[in-house]
Amino acid sequence: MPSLNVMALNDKNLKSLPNNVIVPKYDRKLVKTGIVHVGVGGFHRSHQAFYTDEYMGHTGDLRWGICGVGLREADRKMKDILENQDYLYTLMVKHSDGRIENRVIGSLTNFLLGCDNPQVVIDKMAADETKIVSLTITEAGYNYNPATGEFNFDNPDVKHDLAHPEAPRLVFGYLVAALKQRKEAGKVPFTIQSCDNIQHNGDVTRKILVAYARELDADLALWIEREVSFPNAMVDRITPVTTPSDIEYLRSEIGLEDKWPVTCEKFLQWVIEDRFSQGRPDWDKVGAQFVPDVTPYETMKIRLLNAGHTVLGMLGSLHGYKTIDECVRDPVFAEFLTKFMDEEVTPVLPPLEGIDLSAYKSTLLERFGNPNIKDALSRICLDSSSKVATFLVPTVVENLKRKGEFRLSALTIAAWCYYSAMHADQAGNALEVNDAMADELHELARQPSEGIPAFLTVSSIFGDLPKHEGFVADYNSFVDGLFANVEVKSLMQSVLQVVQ
Ligand code: CS2
Repeated sequence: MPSLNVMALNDKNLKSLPNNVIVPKYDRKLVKTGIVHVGVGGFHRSHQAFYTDEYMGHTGDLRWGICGVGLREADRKMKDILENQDYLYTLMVKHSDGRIENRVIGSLTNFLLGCDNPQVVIDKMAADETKIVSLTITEAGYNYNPATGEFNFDNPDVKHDLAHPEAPRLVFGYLVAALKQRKEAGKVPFTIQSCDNIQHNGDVTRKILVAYARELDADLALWIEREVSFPNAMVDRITPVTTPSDIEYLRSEIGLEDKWPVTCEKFLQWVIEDRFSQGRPDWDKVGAQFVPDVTPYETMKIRLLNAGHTVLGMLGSLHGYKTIDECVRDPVFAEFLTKFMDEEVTPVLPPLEGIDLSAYKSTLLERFGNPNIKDALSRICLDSSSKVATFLVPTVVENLKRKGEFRLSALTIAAWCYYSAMHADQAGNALEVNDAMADELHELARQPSEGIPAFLTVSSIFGDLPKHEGFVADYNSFVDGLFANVEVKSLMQSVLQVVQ
């Protein structure tokens, strides 16, 4: 068999790529940069950058190219790879029937690295042509206490940034410096658009940014509060971590050399509040929805999909599973997830007019079961201290208020305690731990679980949960069971028997 001619991904080669690779339908040389995006990971590249690529191809409106921004040294690899590929990358959409659709995305126009030169990034955000600064900085990146909503001023990087506003390390310093430039030049501000899984992500961003700015300049803080738009949004597309075999597949099966493609599911959703002070792409022309109030959509998504992931992530990890699809193929896990959604989450969701919740939940089971997605539990369990606080605890709190069911969540949190204490599954195999609070949680999780369990006293995560005797009693008995090596799956089965 003749060997496949392998082509490097770059502008020059775009026209000669194999026919089965979809390429941008617009002239990239004509694209202007209207968006600066901080946090160019897999999710941004499978979601906002995809929508924008589709939008530019569909409408020919080329004002909305995206300048990617990374702030830390850890982002250099992405910058170098994208730079080498003229900011092109392949999106590998993995259908559940095994089909893979390969599409080159052209909406990124540049990539700047803040740690190399903060002023260049600040100037780019402050530039007239920048209409939107969008963020995918992960839930943990917001540096706030999810239980109180307060910004964490104790973070050493925040202290650094307040002392050196011209050379910040964190995104808040960049945004405030750029907004200050705009204000001083008598210009209107850009819109700040959060794309993270946080309830009311725009409102949260406004609150913490204003609190931060107030420490530097009270007038500026007031101006930000009054003038800057922070639309809330719900974002959704499952985007697993790219593996070496994805890169190899493109090379050997397609003949395309891409050093960092992105894989994702077919499904995608973006529901956005239409509050953009300086215009925006009509992303609704390519499937996004603009609505006056995003609350019901975001609550539904975060508490069902993201929390569902956390439930499977914790319990599945202890059991020794590695991926989400492996979990949902196990009938006990599938039933546990379904009961969690039906008995704990659904009763405390706000009214969801016009949304078929049962259909949404069955779609979730299908999406989780996509055998080609192989979404690693290690990805799901990363940064759990932020995720549990944002995805799961609000549901428990509501149920405690209304005397609702909470035992499935309690077992999930008990599994997280075991995970944090042992950094291993129940068979003793090491588990990856990647969390800013890992050391603290490790210490607390190892303390005996009599009375008020130490693990639950982390108030930024659990708020008042330790005050609820019923919750604590169930939680303690699950923790005892797990540490006595009762298999997590049999604890799940016993919960399923009592929860009707
Ligand atoms: C996941 C999300 O990080 C997580 O724990 O639940 O990344 C999830 O895959 C996305 O929000 C899907 O839209």
